Formats: sequence, structure tokens, C-alpha cells
Amino acid sequence: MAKPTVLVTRHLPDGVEARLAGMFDARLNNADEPWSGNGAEILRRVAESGATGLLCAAGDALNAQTIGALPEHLRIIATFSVGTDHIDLEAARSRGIVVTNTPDVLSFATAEIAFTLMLMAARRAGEGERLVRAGGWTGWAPTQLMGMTLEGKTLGVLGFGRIGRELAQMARGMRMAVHYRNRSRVAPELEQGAVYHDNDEGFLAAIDVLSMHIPGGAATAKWLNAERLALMKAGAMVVNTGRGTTVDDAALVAALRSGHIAAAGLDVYDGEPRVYSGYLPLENVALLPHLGSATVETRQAMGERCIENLAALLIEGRTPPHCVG
Ligand code: 8YV
Repeated sequence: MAKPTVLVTRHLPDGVEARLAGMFDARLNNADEPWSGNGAEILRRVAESGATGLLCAAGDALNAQTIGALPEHLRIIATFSVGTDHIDLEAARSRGIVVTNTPDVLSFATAEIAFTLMLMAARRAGEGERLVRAGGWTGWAPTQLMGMTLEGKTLGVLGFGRIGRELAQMARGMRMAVHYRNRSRVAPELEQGAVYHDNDEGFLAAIDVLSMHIPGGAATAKWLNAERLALMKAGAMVVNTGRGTTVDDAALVAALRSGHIAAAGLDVYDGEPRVYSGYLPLENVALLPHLGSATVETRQAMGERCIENLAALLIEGRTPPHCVG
């Protein structure tokens, strides 16, 4: 039997590409040519290749218009991400196209980056690094670059899913208290003593560090706005490793400038790789280039998840294990 054709939008780790090439007629993107931000180009390549599977990533233009125009032969979109806000799930459902993602395997790595940003923000690590590199460090001084310790502070996890819960576990090791805001309360074995809030006001007033882990999309757009920032304690911090669209950038910049928010750490941006220009001159914000899942181990495991999902439908003829929507 001929191998199913899978069109891959991004250059993936070598081990993943090798497995893809062994199991499928894989049309790889070895040049890492950024064509998949363009819906028309996706359509052209899917049609030209005759692909039954599309392996895509966050940022790829799979809106309702693109999905509505996909050729009949395309049966599955396997995204190399846990987030699916770049895919119009409703459009895929109505076209009968299966959508899968890569849960679990990136939770720890993404929580690590949230933790890194939390420490960078609290301990002014970015500022310190820039000072040393610029040759501006004149020596140790008792009042230089004093930050805030995380010990004894309260972490507020917005979105207590797999990533948020991994971060909570790490924070306990730093002797932080953990509060969370979620659609609903989770089971005690998942809660591990974390305090649940059923409203934003109580949650935001109780915490010293907000870490955001909510999905992107219309329902969460600019969740962290001027009103919610005003509900936070003066001197609190904000970390976002979820989606940039969930933050009102102008409002966060205003709060960072006034000092109401002492510091922030961001890994994701609305319209990335563009970064809202208001952040760039600020010393009290740490900016990372969407590193959440960027470990060798995690990226390999994400690739394995995609392969598992593609193979289930296209080779074994069964429902893939990680269907979304
Ligand atoms: C990915 C992510 O690295 O999984 C997600 O939703 O945001 C990241 O872990 C990236 O989006 C690649 O698709």
C-alpha cells in the first residue's frame, strides 16, 4: 500500500523528520521557509501534494476561509502544539477534518519557562545581564538591583490545567502559596492544597504573581485589561506563557510604567513575532521568544504525538488519541 502523503509546514527536529519520512510520503519543509502564515499558499501546497494529512504549528493560517477551501483529500490537521487557536475548529468539524494536538508532553517544559520568567522578573535577572554585557557593572553594591524574593509570596495561576498545575508544583518548592482561577474547581488530588477562586476580584487581590495559562481566541482576548490590573496588589508581577492575545499590551505597559505592576515576564505576544513596542524600552519586563516547549526532549515528544495521531487515522484507520474539538 502506498504511504499516505503528509504535508509538513515547519522544519522539525531531525529525529521527528526521520520518523515521518519512514512512515509517510512526507513533504518536509527543510528550508524552514515561512510559507504557512499564508492561507493561499497552504491551499496551493495541499492541492499540489495531494496530502491526506497536514502537520502544522501555531501561527499557521488555518482560519475558516482556508479550512473551508481545503481539498477533499485532506483528512487530518495534526498541530505540533497544544494550543489550537490558529485553527478554526468549527470549520474543520463542518468539513469533517480531524484536528489533533500534543497535550501533556510540553507541560513541564512550559512551566519551566513560566518559572524562569517569574524568577527573571522577581530577581531582575534580565536587567543584571544587560548591565554586565554592556560593561556597565562597576562592582557589587549593597543596594544594587534589589529584587523581590518569591519565598512566602502567593502565586496566582490563571487556568489550572496541566501546565498551570506543573507550575504550582514548582512554586511549592519555592515555599510559595498557590491560588488558582479556573472555569471550575479541580479535584483535591489535582489541587494539592491550592486555593480555588470563583471570581476574578478575589483572585487578583490575593496574589503577588499572576501566571497566565489560558488559551487564545475571542473568549479570552485582552483578559488582562486595565480594570483587572487595577484589581491586583500594588507591586505585583505578571507572567504570560499562554497566548499573547490574552493581554491588553497598552494597559500592561501603563501599569509597568507606573510601578503598579513591579515587573513582568512574557514568552508570547499578540501578533508574534512582532512584539508590542511599548515593552522594548522597559527594564522591568523580561521578554523571551516563545520558548515554552523548546527543549530537545519536548520537541521530540511533540513530534511523536503528531506521528501517533497521523498514523492512527491515515495508516491504522482509527480515531487518533489526541483529537480536539
Ligand atoms: C509551541 C505552544 O512551541 O504548544 C503550544 O501551544 O505555544 C508551543 O509549545 C508552538 O506553538 C509551536 O507550534
